[in-house]
Formats: sequence, C-alpha cells, structure tokens
Amino acid sequence: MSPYSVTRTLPVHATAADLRTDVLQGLGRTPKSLPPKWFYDAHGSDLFEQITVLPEYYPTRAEREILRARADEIAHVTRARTLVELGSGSSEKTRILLDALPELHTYLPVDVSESALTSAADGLLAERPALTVHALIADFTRGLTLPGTPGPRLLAFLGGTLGNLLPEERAVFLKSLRALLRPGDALLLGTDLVKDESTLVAAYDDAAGVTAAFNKNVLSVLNRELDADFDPADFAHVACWDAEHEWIEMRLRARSALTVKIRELGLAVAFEEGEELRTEVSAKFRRDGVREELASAAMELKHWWTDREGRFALSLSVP
Ligand code: AVJ
Repeated sequence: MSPYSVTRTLPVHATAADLRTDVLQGLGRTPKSLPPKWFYDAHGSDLFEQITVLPEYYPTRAEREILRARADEIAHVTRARTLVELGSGSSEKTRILLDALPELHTYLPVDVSESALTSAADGLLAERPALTVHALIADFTRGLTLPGTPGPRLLAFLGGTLGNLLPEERAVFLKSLRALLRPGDALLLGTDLVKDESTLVAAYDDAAGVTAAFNKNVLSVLNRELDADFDPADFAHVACWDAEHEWIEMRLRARSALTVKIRELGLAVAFEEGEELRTEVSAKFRRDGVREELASAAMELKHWWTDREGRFALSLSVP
C-alpha cells in the first residue's frame, strides 16, 4: 500500500464560487480591493517563485537562514512526529525541517492547490520512502480538521503569509490554529518584521518589475476566470508603506478613467483616473505584537529567532 494519500475537503467548485463572491464584493465597494489569494494561478505562482530570488526580496532568504540555524533546536524542542504545513511554501524550506526531524512519521501538507501538493509529495517520497505523506486539499482560512496523526504535532505556517490577513482576520485564524493543537504540540510561525520604509518598499517594488507583473497577474486571472476585459497596461503597480498599520499595501492604479466589463458577473466596473484597487496587505510585525496576538489565541510564545540582520522572525509557541 502506498503511504501517500490525498484528501480533498474543498468542494471542487468552491474556488470558482469564492472568486465570484470576492470580486462582486471587492470591486463593488469604495475603496476597491481584492484578496491576495487570487494572485496564485500557475503563472502567478511562478512569478512568486521568481520574487523569492530577487535581490530586494529578503524574506525568503532570511527565513531560510533562520530555519537552517535553528532546525536542530526546533527538532529537539518539539520532538515532532507529525509535521503539518499550511500553504505550499517552497519545498526547499520544508526539506530543511524534514531533514532535522529523523523521527518524523507523517508529513501533512495543506494547500488549496492539488498540483502544488502532489509535486511536493512526489519529490519528498523519493527521498524519504518511509514517510507517510497525507496531503490535504483544503482552504485553511476556512476552518480545518486534521486527520488523526501521531503526536506531537508541529504546525508550520511559514513565509510571512499571516501578514496577508487583516488584524481581525488574524485573531480568528490564530484561534482556529490553536484549536488544532493538543498539549505537547507546537506552532512554528514565520513573520516579517517592521524595518525601514525604503527596504520594505523596495521588496514590493523591485527594479526588474517582477512584483509589478505579479500584481497585475490578478487582472489576467479575472480576465480568464470571469471573462473580464482588463488591460493590465491600463494600471500602474503601487507599493506603499502604511506606517499607522505597519503594513505594506500593493495596489493597482488606473492610469486613466476607464470601465471594465466582467461578463461572467454581468458587471461593468468604472475606475476614475488615479483610482486604486488594493490587491494585498502584507503586515510587518514586532515581537511584542506577535506575543500578544498569540496570547489572545491562548498560545504562549516560547522561542523567537531572527536572522542575523533582524529582518524576519520565526517563533515557536505552545498551547
Ligand atoms: C507570500 C504573502 C508572504 O507578502 O511578502 C510577495 C507575497 N507579495 N511580493 C508577501 C508577496 C508581493 C508574500 N507572501
């Protein structure tokens, strides 16, 4: 029997229905906004992989540095027999953890993308044939139930993706993660940190224009999935630092007044000249804020590790 199984908790058509709802709501209100999860079709995921190696985009390298430095300590402290990984992330980072956890019995990647899951699982099984891999196709922002796996469990949410949620959404989400943890389990969380504005803005507005292409790709997703007629060239990529909320915002700014048809929704959406559509919030954190948010979700921060330059943090918390 193959130790590799895939379970789908996400109805096959859920994504299409969610996209329609998000576009109806987000483009119907002022200011206009869209949730960042719609960036990640095959092309968007490829562009994101390109972003992770850009000179300006430090978070991936900083997190990898921390993982390499701390993997043994994480293994020693958690003694994890099951690794649950939320969001596909780069399998390269996962591998650093897996290599440090020789007693690991089950790897449970959770993602909305079936192709991301199966290709990651195939690669891992070639290296670790004794590992039980149970891939879960699920939207972890919508409440998650995990199959029974041996404890202790280490729940990993890497990359800084927590920052894509607004503070109220984070509170709900962290409580849902807490509900998955039993005594002896732990949460490994990656968070990008507050730093000088120029470093942050450059990371989201790189010189080569890859992030701009990534941002505009959401318009191509809408064109294809909802038969819309956005011309990406009509919009400018904007990345700005919101000092009050301590988050980066990515926006698409209409270069002129224009109207877009979204035929699948029977919708015509008007943009004024200069009007901006918010496509992403990427919150940056401080240690005290992370500790407080975890405490509000009934978790206790036990370890806080940063890269040498103090740009990014990995934290380990327990219920
Ligand atoms: C994948 C959500 C962590 O917010 O830095 C990269 C996505 N957006 N460049 C981030 C992203 C623009 C990224 N996360």
